[in-house]
Amino acid sequence: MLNKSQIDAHNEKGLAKHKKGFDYVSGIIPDAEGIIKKLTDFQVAIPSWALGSGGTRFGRFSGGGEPSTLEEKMEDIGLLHQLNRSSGAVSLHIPWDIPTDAKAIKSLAADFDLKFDAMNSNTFQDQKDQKLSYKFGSMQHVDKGVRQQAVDHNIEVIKYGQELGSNSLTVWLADGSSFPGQLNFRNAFNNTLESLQSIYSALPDDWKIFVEYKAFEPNFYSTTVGDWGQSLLYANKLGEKAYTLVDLGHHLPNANIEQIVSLLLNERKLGGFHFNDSKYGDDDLTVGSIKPYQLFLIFKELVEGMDARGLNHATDLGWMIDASHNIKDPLEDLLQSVEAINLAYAQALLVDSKALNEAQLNNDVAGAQEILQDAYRTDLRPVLAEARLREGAALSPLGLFREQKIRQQLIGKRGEKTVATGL
Ligand SMILES: [Mn+2]
Repeated sequence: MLNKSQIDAHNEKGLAKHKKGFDYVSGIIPDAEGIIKKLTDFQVAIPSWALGSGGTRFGRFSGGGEPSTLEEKMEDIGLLHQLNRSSGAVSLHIPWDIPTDAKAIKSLAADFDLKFDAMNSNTFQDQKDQKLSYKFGSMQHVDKGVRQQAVDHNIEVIKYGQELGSNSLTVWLADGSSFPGQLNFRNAFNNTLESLQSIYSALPDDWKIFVEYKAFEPNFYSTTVGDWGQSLLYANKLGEKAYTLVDLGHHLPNANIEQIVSLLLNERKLGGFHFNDSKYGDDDLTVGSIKPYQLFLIFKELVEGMDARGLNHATDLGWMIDASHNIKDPLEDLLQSVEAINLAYAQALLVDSKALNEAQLNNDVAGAQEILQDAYRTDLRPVLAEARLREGAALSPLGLFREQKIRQQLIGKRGEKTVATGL
């Protein structure tokens, strides 16, 4: 962990330059203070599986100093939160990160000022000592015993979450088929619905369940929760505690994700969000690294849709990064991702929605584009830095991470050859 004087020294060094930038931008935008307030409240959850190096099916290149226990993962997230004061939540995956001593984990979270975001279940791989296999699906399975095993696992995940103070469950299913004729689409859908209903009936009153969809992979012919339409069908049939979860990487190429987001909010059925970026499919790259303009357009719809429904930006939806860090330092990658999310959010807050509405009513197409791009092209990075400065975080989180040689410190403490649990 960093101490306050290290952060202060870093900020002192960059203060003069920061002040120039902030004075300039706060002088040309209408409400810098309003954006700072919203940025301060907005927290992005870090998943417990993102602290180590990810991999592809071709290989995994461990970076060293990876956290090997849940406690060490919490330490890493605590460090991120210290650097940016924007990653104040953790999203746990069961069974990769079972909190065997919930009380101790809770108090550790309190030390780092972290909350527990959505719990994630796993019926996409077989665990040691597991009775039945998920090779041919879990909740869709033709065998009732397999379906029940998947339901029981999810109920167990809810119980872990209750002990920690979480209040939502994310269900992502790998269920589907890889070849035509392998399964009956309607039976697979109905089995999955019945399984989800069993979980839903075990859901505490103040909990939400998020049904995450994905277009393809690991199955390549059909996916049983394959798109937002299928997810919305499940969510509507389940009831008011059920919502669709959008993962940016889970669409077919060129899908208009901003429109999907807008309509789901209109239906009051958008519950959670997984951030990442991609060029082709579920590439799980750093948020904002490939298509930052699309990220801004999505945030513009999120802000407008949440405002139209009277939702609290910070607390009414679950915000999480879901990415895989294959060649970058996972902590550096996460710092970049949080920064990209906050920047897109701030840009969306800057959009002159009144002027845009007028342009739309007048079919002023060029005018509408100008309004959006004016917000997108205003450099709000000094506003983000100012929000961090006021919260006692670093002017440059990545800069301080490197100045303090934190990865080298972690390698010194944990060793070169550590491997975090996960895929
Ligand atoms: Mn996801």
